[in-house]
Amino acid sequence: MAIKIALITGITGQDGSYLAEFLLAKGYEVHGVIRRSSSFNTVRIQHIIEDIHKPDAKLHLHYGDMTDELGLERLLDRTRPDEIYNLAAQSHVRVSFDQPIYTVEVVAMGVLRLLEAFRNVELENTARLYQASSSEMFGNVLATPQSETTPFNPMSPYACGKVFCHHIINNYRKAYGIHASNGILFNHESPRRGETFVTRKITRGLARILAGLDDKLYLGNLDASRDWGFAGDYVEAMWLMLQQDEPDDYVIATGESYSVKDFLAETFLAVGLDWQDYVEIDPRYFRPSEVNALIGDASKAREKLGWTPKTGFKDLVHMMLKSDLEAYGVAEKFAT
Ligand code: NDP
Ligand code: GDR
Repeated sequence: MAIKIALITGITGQDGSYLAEFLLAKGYEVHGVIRRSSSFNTVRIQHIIEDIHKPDAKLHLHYGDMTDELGLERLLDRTRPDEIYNLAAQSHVRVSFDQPIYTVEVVAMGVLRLLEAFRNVELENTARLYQASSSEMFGNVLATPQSETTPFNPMSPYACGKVFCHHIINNYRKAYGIHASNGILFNHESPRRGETFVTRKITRGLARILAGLDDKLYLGNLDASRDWGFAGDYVEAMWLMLQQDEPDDYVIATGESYSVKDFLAETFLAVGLDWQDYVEIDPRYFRPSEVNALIGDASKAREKLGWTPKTGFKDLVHMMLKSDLEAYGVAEKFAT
């Protein structure tokens, strides 16, 4: 049987790293798009990077950028992938208010560039595309829980960009018959989560306090609530979407929602501390317009893909905290 070829944009990010591991374990040849940077940006995939001089190397990295259409086209032409996973994004919602034009350029126009490159090298009959859509598109929600039919009400430049992506994927599916699917993923976290997203900021912040490096943890809106799952579980859903005969849109979520305060309480409880003694509010972390509460209904994914999340909230918190405690040399502080 021919070896399947996958191309991942955003392979150096949280999801890209888990997806690359997942596809390599399934026997895929994996091509990843990385950005040139002045220092190493491959820390999350370092453990799977192979010597490219080995004839049987299965992971190949290529320089590329979502702002560089010709580069994307050349990459698609050279690699001729069976499956393309578009995970690249300026993915930080708060930062998208500081850099709205850049964010939309990468997030929204990036997808359109990829779709046009896809058509230009005539992959319509051979390749399938996964687009990383987001629960942020629901914004200040008009219905609860949110499913594939809930209207979008985006509250940030990032979310507006993702709404464009969602619609243009649907448009190219209808107009050109491209097998392109939108995974509307709710927040998913892991020990590899970027350090400035709130969950990782909390687990890492507590580890730094216990290691004597910081006294306080400064956060923004503690009343926001999110449907938090484990990234390792969610990459399987991405793959399952591309194994279906027909492309479609799917919500991927746990169906449970917790506030930032709940996340703080669970994290600090695990080391026998009260978060209220350590956390202070810094208004710089507030957003000009906030998404207050999200909770997903993933019943379509359960029925059609056979996908369910495996990791619960408490296990996720403990997994992330243990990893950060180990990194800061204070693993013995974990109390439960
Ligand atoms: P990360 O921020 O961890 O990773 C983003 C990736 O995109 C990195 O590899 C980054 O490269 C790359 N990237 C950024 N800008 C560009 C660019 N201009 N050209 C090429 N690559 C670029 O995000 P996640 O892994 O958490 O998320 C993956 C995708 O899923 C994103 O599209 C995100 O918006 C979306 N999403 C995420 C959710 C979550 O909860 N994690 C939920 C719903 C959707 P570098 O490492 O060099 O910065
Ligand atoms: P989100 O994740 O915006 O949901 O986007 P983030 O962890 O940044 O914020 C979640 C909630 O926590 C509140 N919050 C803080 N957030 C950050 N980053 N830093 C703080 O100090 C802080 N204090 C409180 C926020 O206001 C917010 O309500 C993530 C990203 O991965 C997106 O790319 C993805 O599309 C969505 O999840 C689904």
